[in-house]
Amino acid sequence: MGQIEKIMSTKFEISDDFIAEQNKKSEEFLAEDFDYLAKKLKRTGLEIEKLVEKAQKFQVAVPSWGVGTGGTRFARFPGVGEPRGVYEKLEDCAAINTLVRSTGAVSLHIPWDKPENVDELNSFAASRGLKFDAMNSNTFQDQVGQAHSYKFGSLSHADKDVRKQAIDHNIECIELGKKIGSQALTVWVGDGSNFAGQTNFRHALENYLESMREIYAAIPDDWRMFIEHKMFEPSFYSTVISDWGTNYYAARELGEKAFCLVDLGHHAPNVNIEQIVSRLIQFQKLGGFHFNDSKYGDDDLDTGSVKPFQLFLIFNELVDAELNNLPNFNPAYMLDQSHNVTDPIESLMTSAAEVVRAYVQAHLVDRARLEEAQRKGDAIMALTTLKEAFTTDVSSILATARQRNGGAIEPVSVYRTSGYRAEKAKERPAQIGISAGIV
Ligand code: RM4
Ligand code: MN
Ligand code: MN
Repeated sequence: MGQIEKIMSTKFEISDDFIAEQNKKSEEFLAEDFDYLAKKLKRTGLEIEKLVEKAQKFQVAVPSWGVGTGGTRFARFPGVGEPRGVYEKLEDCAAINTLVRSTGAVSLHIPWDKPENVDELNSFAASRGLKFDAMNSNTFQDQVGQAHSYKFGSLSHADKDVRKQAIDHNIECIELGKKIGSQALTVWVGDGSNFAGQTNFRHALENYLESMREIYAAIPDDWRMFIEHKMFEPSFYSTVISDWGTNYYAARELGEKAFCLVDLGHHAPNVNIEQIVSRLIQFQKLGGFHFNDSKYGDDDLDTGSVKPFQLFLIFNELVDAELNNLPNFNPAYMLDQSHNVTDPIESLMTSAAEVVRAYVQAHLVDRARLEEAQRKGDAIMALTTLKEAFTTDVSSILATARQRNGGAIEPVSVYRTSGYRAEKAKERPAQIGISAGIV
């Protein structure tokens, strides 16, 4: 047992027994709701147990940076008991998974989460039942002591030395990822411009691709490379990987291990994201998701909090692909949110549940009837078919799945009763200047 492991093992954790005890409070009502839903679904030929199984198997990764309180361009209002480093972040991720049992993997952001001792990090995560999901590189910020600045770009920078530094950083992320069992690298760059004429669009994309080819060459054969497009921010006039079309082009240019990642907040307003998802599935280049929700831009609000119907429609496409066994369809699911006014643990648990909800609801769609409506041009029946699935309350399926996996029927309420945050406030005295979330 390493030093950190020893210290952390004395820390407060939510135990399985505590959860089981708390579950007793809600078991009776859950059984009532579940039986009713089972009967209702049976009328349309759906077997509830199969849906519970689906929900039990569904996994969505959590971002290490999501367990800290985020901020805006104006301020950050830290919460109490915030994680102060990678181990405390993992501790919070473990608490989340203990309660919901559908978030068994954590995505690290480097250098924010760079460990001093990799073996210690591995054993710490393993002892808490956590695995590592995709590695995230960071060339959108300058790090202390770094030779070149990313102020005017990174992988697409006009200067080769800057590009080289950004390439090396991504390769370093892959090397670390190999040691911790990750199997993917997610690349998002803030590269772009704020003024007309500031960059040469074509050269910037050429430079980006040249850099990405070098990174791609370091991707192991059993890994995938995810490219995240984003239309705006921090560059507001143009970005290099601005949309799914450019992303698709880049992924195709790079090769079969490169895929497109869809972050729900990275599109032009009102864009039809479910259609983008369908296109990427059809072109066999859908790599995965960063789930969050948005009212205006990359708001990073909680998944399903603003447009739950959109989330459902995205899953409608995903489940259609799953049921049809479409080739190269194996999306990686991850949350990517920033929590400014909530307890991040509560937000992440709620969001994870919303993702599973959309997945289960999409399985309720009567696909034969939908197809018939589409054939006949019966738009009302097509929409009604989708709406029937979307308006069915599957909460009792989600709760039963959690309970059968050892988690909480009511995660937020059990979390609050456990006093976890107050315990962490004692264990983790506030530090000036920590940036546990996205600032
Ligand atoms: C970006 C993008 C990336 C995330 C950073 C923190 O907007 O969504 O996925 O790594 O934020
Ligand atoms: Mn993202
Ligand atoms: Mn984002």
